[in-house]
Amino acid sequence: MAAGSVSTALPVGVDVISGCFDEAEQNDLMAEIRSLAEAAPFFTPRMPKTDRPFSVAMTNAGPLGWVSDAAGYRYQPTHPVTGAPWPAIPQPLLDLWRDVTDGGATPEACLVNLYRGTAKLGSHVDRDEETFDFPVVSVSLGDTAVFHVGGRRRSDPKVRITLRSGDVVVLGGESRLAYHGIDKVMAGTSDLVDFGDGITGGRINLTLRRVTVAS
Ligand code: MD3
Ligand code: FE
Repeated sequence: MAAGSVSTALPVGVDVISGCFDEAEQNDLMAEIRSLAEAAPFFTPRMPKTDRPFSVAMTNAGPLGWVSDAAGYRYQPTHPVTGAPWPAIPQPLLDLWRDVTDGGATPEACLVNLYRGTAKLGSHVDRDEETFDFPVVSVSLGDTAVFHVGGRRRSDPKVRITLRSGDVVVLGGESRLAYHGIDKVMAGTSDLVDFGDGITGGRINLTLRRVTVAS
């Protein structure tokens, strides 16, 4: 590579599947998420210690869901507000996980992130799981977003990737513990996201995760 040039190659362990879900499949997933959100309403996570609210709203499906509040980040089997168990992970997402992983274990958590308005997600590492032997599988729906992924240190160089509705990213191996985040969401690029509450547009990201050591 020429001196002074900047790599645009994806870090090892990051696989982007552009257009993995077609328009009809995206509509089906959106319908699944609408019913999921009726059983498990979106909540506003808060930062540990500072108690500051996230700009991203969240809910979960699966035996375990990721939550955050003043007490810390953790996975738990019930919704932090309603106390109900999380709904089941939608079948198309279980099928996706089977198709893109080596098999052997099923995902235990499907975190649903909802970006509306100017919501973004600062650079962080996903390390609340008990095992890092499985990838995180991400599905983007709705408005286009600019995503970044770097390395294991916050100061490592970052690659920026545009994620569009229907794109899937598989983050495993070397990149499972990489810093990453969402810099911005381009409002008005999709009208897929609609919960019938008068606010149209926005972005949803679904992440499928193995949390416990496979038994
Ligand atoms: C890279 N979500 O929920 S998904 C998250 O689009 C999260 O909502 C973002 O980061 C979103 O934790 C990005 C892509 C992603 C997910 C997990 C990763 C990238 C990752 C784990 C390791 C490295
Ligand atoms: Fe993350």
